[in-house]
Amino acid sequence: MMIPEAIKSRCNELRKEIEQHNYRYYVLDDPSVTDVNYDQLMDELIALEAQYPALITPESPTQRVGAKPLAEFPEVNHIVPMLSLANAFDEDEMKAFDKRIRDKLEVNTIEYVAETKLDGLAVNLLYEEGKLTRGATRGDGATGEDVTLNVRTIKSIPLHMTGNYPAQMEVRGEVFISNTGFIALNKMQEQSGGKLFVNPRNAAAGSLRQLDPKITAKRPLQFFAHGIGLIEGINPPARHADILEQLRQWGLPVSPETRTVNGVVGCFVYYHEIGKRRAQLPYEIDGVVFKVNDIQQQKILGFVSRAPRWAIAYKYPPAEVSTRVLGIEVQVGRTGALTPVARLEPVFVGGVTVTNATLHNEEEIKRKDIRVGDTVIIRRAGDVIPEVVSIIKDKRPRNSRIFHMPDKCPVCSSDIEQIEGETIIRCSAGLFCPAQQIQSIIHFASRLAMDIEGLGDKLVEQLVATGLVNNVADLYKLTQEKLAGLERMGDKSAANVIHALEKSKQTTLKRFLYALGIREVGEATARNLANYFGTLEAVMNATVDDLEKVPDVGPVVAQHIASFFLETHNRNVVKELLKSRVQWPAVEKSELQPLAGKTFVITGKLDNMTRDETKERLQSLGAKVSGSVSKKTDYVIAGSEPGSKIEKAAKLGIEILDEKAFLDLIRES
Ligand code: 9MJ
Repeated sequence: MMIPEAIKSRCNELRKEIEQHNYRYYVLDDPSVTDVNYDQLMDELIALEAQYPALITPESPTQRVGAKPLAEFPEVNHIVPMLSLANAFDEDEMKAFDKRIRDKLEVNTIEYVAETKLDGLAVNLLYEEGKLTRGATRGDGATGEDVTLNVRTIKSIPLHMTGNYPAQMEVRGEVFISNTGFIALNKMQEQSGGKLFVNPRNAAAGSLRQLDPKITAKRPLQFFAHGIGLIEGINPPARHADILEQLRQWGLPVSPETRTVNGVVGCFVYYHEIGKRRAQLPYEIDGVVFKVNDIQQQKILGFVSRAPRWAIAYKYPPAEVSTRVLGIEVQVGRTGALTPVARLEPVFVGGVTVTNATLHNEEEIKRKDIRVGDTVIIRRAGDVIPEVVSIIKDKRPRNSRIFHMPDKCPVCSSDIEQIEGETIIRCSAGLFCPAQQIQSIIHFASRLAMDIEGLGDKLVEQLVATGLVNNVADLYKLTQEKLAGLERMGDKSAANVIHALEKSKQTTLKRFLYALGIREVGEATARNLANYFGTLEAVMNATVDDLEKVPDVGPVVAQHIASFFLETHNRNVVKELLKSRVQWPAVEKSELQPLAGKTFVITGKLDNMTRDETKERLQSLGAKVSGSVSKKTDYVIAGSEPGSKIEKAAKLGIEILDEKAFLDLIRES
């Protein structure tokens, strides 16, 4: 169908106008039209696009929501890894941070950019030719989850940058929910019978990780940009403050609390100024962030592991309140670790009601002299389990009781063991201990493992208590009849659980490995194992030496993995799971570390990554990184001002990659 020019240009006009209003409303907080006017413009655009569907582009403001729900979030590799921040908790730590920098740079004073530290979720937005093409969570810094469809529903995130934008760039920032947005959301949840969120951070995380973008679109998510990753096709400004200003010019929201300050004294002034206003800010912050303003200086300072040496988060003290210890119980975890937990008189702190606090171990209880009946100060920082900071001795009752760890497992009465040099004590019964059985099954069913929906903690406890399930393989032998015979279990719920179990059988190797609950094998290690070995048989038959070749696997973890698969019980459980048709697609070639067996040498400076990041990235793809060029070298990556290595490489006929060729190679990999 021929589309009249006048219609095309009206469409463009409407889009520009609507995006401009979005910007004024969501970014500048300064609307220039009424809601009615805005709705009229939107309605007109929707009508035109309905009449001429060929006019629809992904960047049209009508297309923020639209896609169908996903089955799961695909993984994405960030082009430039995302950083984390080191923390400072007092003035001395801040002074030490500033001194390290001044010493290294041999200057008297440093100019910092001061930012508030939002307590939300770090995300990475990829813009290509100005268009928002991908949004991802931070994940482990190298790999995150692809939440593009959800990010697109956040109105303050432009679908298209304005002005003179670069060919390609990654924008880093924080997705969060304001305090008023949080209250409104919980009200909405209450009315619709949905689950209430404990705090704005959880609400933001839950909303961004919705598989159905239509739900995300209804959540009051906001975004502030605070940095960049990859940037191509334009020379970025030489100072961080100017990068933030440039991001504003491109239409991205940046916190209005950002300032430039001088020296550590300037940092302290900002910290106290924001501290005073913290309760009045419209969103929760857990600290402030200081970044060296001069990008050249940032490059000289570099990184330690994944945290830059040129930035720090200066945290505010977490919320503290007093309450009473009603009792001390001992919990047995998945790996048998015994942890004392204080049962507390319920108290409201940091936005949630707290009823227990971890006491870590007996030594800690002795050190703090915590007794049953004591009045204690507890602290809740972020999402972590609350802790007892100290006791108020004056309030100790006469009948207070000293606590001792039991010398038998409180659940199965088996002997306790303690590894030399470790404070942790464990139940020695392994999976014969019902507590460990229950925890290992809960872990197996959890979202990042087999993701068996509806198989909650209570049901697992019931299944183990009734003897229907002894190990994870028994789960797949459950039938609807057996389940429906349980107390408080209807036919419909039983059918749902059976359906969820069936569904969970289609999994991935990395989820399966993670689900087994091998000690010290978290999600990242499970992924590395899957990608390195490719098949379950290969992992099961690997020697400790083989296992140590996997990125991130040290001798201790390698030993845990090898021991796990040597145990007959574990081998049988795996066999039975496979017999129940738990299965996964072959690990894809692209995931199988594509650079395994290749050796790289890095020389000179890269614009987009530091040497440490480059090395880490290569290793994550399976490559080895060596310090010197030899016949064994496969590639030399040459940045600006390369050393003599490049001549040696040329002499040996080794392939030399410039930065662009290198980035292309890792992207293809
Ligand atoms: C937050 N959370 O507000 C950074 N952040 O910079 C700010 N986080 C950050 N900066 C480098 N303002 C890594 C993380």
